[in-house]
Amino acid sequence: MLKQKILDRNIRFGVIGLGYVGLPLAVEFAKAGMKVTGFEVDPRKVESLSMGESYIGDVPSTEVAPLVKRGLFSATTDFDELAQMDVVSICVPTPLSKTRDPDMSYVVQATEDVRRRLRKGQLIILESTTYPGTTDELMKVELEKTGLKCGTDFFLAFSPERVDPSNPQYGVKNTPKLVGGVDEVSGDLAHVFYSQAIDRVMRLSSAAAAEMSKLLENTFRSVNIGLVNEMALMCDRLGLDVWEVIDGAATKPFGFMKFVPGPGVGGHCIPLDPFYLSWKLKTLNYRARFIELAGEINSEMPHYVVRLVSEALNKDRKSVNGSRVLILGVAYKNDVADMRESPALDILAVLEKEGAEVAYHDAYVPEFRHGDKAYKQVDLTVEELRKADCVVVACKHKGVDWGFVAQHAKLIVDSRNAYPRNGKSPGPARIVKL
Ligand code: SAJ
Repeated sequence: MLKQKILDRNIRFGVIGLGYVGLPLAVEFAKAGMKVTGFEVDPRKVESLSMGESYIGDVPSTEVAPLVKRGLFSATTDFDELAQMDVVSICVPTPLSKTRDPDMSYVVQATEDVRRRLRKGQLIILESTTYPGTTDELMKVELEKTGLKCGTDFFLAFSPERVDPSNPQYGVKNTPKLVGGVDEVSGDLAHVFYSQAIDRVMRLSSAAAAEMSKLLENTFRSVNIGLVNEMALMCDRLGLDVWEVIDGAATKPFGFMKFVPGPGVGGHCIPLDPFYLSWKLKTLNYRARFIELAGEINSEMPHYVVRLVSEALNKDRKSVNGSRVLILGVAYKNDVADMRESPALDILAVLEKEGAEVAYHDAYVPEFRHGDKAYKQVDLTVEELRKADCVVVACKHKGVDWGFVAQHAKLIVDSRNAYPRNGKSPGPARIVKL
């Protein structure tokens, strides 16, 4: 029944959470001709989408507007409409709490929202990155409290999101999708469903296997970033250029994958997701040492950058205290506007704590709030560069004229390889590289 409706694309698809994961997913399935309803708690997002306006960089409004006009995509804050949906994907945040434990509150709330409208024949899919066992232990148990049986009355699966913000090459349609069902029938249905709009769908044997695959993907990144960050710390002590060392290793055409050191690890995934895995294993009396060590090294990097600033100012017989530092790029990585867990925020906080006067320039982030303080970017002018005792490159955003910066700055601490290695500066500025 549901399978045929999916094959006929005669289904109502609901997406809970219209953020950088949910909106691209919703739009892709609407483009495939399905009637998609986005469920959002934020009325402003619903209002903007209803007017055909997107607030996610990777989803142009020119894509959203025609789908809204054709009635293929709509957004609502009325969660009762979930009862009309045949398939529902949950794309809500899975952050860490203050004590760095999983904060499952969004998943619990979404599961409750679904439970209250659950009916026979619905397929529910969790996309949020989470610890292995969430779909089976948390969601299935909750949803079966309705008296409906998973695998016969309703269906339940996990399919990890793999959105790489601002990636020009890979989007929802052409990024292979993993699916794993809580039972065989659920897995079959999720596999058929995603295959309607995604080029390649791989079926795993269970929801937990799919949850674990996703965590391997992100732990792999966190550990390898931690490794090259430690290489940077070791090269510093050996008087070697870590960028040259990595470029050298990267000439190996097999058995090596290039990662680069940086000011730290930001974003909503890499700094957080691996700790969902280590938390789960702790409940099973196992210590995930790689995850913890990578986390330690990666969170050390902002402090290391501040140490480079302090040592470089010291060479000019200046102290951090009382110096003016201009940070270029406060987003969490190059060419995104997202600030979440941005290491630049840690750099800024430590510099201010040590008495520096800190300004920033980031065309992607014209202003932001951090704690109870509001920050507004300064223009990247000759005057601003000259006023700064030190410029810190925390993002190598496209569109910044690095020659211009080196022409007018006195001192640059480059944590993003914006300048050629061996510190040859294209201008009078002295350059210190990570
Ligand atoms: N970073 C480094 N060195 C590197 C790579 C990254 O310092 O060699 C830093 C970045 O500057 C950033 C952080 O690590 O602060 C995370 O970068 P990222 O590109 O891994 O992370 P996200 O969160 O933008 O997206 C990642 C996806 N990225 C890629 O695959 C390139 C992917 O791992 C997931 O699809 C996504 O997280 C997710 O949602 O899990």
